[in-house]
Amino acid sequence: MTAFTTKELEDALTAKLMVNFGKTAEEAGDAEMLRACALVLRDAMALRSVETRKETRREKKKKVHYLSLEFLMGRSLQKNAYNLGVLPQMKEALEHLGFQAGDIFELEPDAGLGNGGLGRLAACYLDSLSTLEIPAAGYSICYDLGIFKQKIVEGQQVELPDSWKGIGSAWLLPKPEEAQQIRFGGTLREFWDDGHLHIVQEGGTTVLAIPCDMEIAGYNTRHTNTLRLWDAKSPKPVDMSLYSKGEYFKATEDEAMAEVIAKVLYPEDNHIEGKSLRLKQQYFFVSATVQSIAEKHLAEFGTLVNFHEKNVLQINDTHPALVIPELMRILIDDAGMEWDQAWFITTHSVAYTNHTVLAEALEKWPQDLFQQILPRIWQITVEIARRWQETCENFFHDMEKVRDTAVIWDGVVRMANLCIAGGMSVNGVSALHSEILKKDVFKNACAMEPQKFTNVTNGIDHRRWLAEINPRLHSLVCDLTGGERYLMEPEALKQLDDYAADREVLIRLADIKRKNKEDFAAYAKKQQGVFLNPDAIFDVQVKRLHEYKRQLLNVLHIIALYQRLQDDPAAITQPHTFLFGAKAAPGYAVAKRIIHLINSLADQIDHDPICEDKLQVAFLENYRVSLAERLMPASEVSQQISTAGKEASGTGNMKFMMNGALTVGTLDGANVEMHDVLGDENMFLFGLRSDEAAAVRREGYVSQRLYNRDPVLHRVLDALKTGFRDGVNYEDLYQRLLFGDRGGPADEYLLLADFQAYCDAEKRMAQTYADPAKWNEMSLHNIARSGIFAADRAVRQYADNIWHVPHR
Ligand code: 26W
Repeated sequence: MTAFTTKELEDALTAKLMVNFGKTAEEAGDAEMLRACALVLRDAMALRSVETRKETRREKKKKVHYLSLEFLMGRSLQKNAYNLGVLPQMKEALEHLGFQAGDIFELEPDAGLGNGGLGRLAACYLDSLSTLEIPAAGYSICYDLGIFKQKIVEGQQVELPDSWKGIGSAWLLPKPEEAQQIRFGGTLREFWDDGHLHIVQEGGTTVLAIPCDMEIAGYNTRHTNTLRLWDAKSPKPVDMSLYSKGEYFKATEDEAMAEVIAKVLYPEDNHIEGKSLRLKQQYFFVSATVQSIAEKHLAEFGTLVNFHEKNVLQINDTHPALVIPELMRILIDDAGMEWDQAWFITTHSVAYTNHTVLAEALEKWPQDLFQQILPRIWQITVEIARRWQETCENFFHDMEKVRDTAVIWDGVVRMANLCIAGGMSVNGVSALHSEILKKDVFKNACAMEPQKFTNVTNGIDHRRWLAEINPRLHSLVCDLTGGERYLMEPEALKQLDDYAADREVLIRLADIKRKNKEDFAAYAKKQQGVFLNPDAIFDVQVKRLHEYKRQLLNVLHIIALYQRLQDDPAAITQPHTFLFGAKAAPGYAVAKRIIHLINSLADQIDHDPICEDKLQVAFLENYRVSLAERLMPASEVSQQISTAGKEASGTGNMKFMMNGALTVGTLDGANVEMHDVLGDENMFLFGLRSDEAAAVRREGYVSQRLYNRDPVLHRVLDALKTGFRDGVNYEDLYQRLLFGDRGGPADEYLLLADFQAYCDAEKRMAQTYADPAKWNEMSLHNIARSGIFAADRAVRQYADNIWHVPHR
């Protein structure tokens, strides 16, 4: 199975350096060597990918197409070497050639083509799709700039552009001969020809979509899939007549217009901004994708009539929802089908995953914008909406429900309803979330077609998030569960439960955590100059900054602890370090204020001698995949404290659990299923349940009452008003919690309602930590029972229940 011996790798790397840079290994620097490594592995994967496609064609297999505006891939070198089974050889070859493997890996930029959970999920699923030998491809945009780099300057977030492509592009294989043309704007001309109405789009602009392929090797297989990233280019060459007249900017105008489409990833997470560029991005990548799939299908089968039997398009949230009208367009305008046949094929090809219930994240496009940018797609969408509404009217005979399920209403196109109408399946991403979709968010649509609605609980790539990033724990697992078996059968982790009373195993586990903490502390010192005390509890909350995720609740508790310490310097016996990592969307002012607050508090505590060796807060700059990879193995407490009912699933929670951290959390998202397997005794649950949270809101929640009733809470909130030693005050956040602002409700996410329960949970946690035997036993149970959260399990469920494709 090994792709290379050490010697073969050395030769291949030397040859690559020579051909690409005209340098020998002695002359080359780290960056050139990194590129050479990527190119050598890319060649090997490209070969396997060709074989995989050949076999798929030969056996006429059904293919899965995973469309997502985000793939948060992170780094690839170590991962690809690992999956190709050449990681030890690669390290050896590098050392032989005079390089430090660790330095080379560390030099690789993250491919940050995503915001958070939804994008990372897509990346984890690509790994499982290949490993499970499912013929599949991912599709997205080849953004020039991924998610911004975060710097903290005077406590505040500053965004810097992330140009990852310098070295990162070594993984990409451009295929200009497979370019597609994408049409925007213009007008429609209709005419009859041999008994058919033809519609052509005239005028407007055309943008070229150029595929740049990134190969995705599976583990323990030669099966290799492709992530196809579309780059945007103008089809028109630079206008030389303008150029020679000295009008340089005008001459390159078309080019600039086209290229802006693939320029930058939208950094909003769970909040939409109805910007025309975003709609163009969506149609650009959807149209290129559907055209290329249809083209290949036609070449293979000579017809599109059986398209749905050989293809399934899984769409990651509503962002690629335009596949529905776009596939209709191709079937009707290009293949000449009648509406009903086209609709049958479309509604048997597309499946939709929902990832959020937040109202502000549900995509809605103004009709005018839609119509102007996509005239033909608009026409088709109107017809889909008309027919769907007729079906709804006949089913409900109730105007309120017809309004609720409509695709177009009040001049607005609602993408979720389009996906429900045009998809064969709608799934949520945890048991609780899928129930909320059925009973609440999509209840009317669900009454009409209950068979469409289902659940697939999220999963993570356990080979990356355990084996690769936590080698010490990996060896322990191997020793106790029969070697590397768990890599292909994550459920084998369960065997660890048998060692819960084994003192030696528990000590080894504690030792691993300790070493990982020391490693992380050394890294933090080097990168950010912060000193982390490895004797302290590492209590971690890392995720996008959003009010519903309640980083602010975490902060309120820390302030309470700090104030207790003021009164009684002996109040804390166990040193406690709180770690935060979070990017805020650049336009999300409140989220940015919370980042500032965390840094103000960190600074205050840092300068107060009372806190020394007792209490610490650190904000980790620029949280991203590669930082998570270092942090997860070193974490002891995982903060998963969203307002119940709001976090669709969470996947960070799973990464922590798999690395032996204990969860302090609410019964939200996949925490519920973690609790199902762990029980009360192996996690620290607290707070309102999702139905209770809904009831509290219904019955008229008044946060001020809690403030007036609870002296601890009162004092904590007053500290926000005063601020800390840096002189910044947080009266705005105080106002928001107690009175609301800009017409919004006070304390929308019920922080005050859960405050006391949260403090109690943290107290239980700290008490348990004081009993290492108990703690390590719980930690072991967490690892043992994390197998169900492997992406392999999730992808098999998609394959069996939604895609109907075979797998390993
Ligand atoms: C249009 C702006 C926008 C961008 C991204 C709206 C919504 C999104 C995503 C749906 C937000 C997201 O990443 N959701 C997360 O998806 C994860 C994977 O399913 C879940 O684990 C998280 O709970 C959910 O917040």
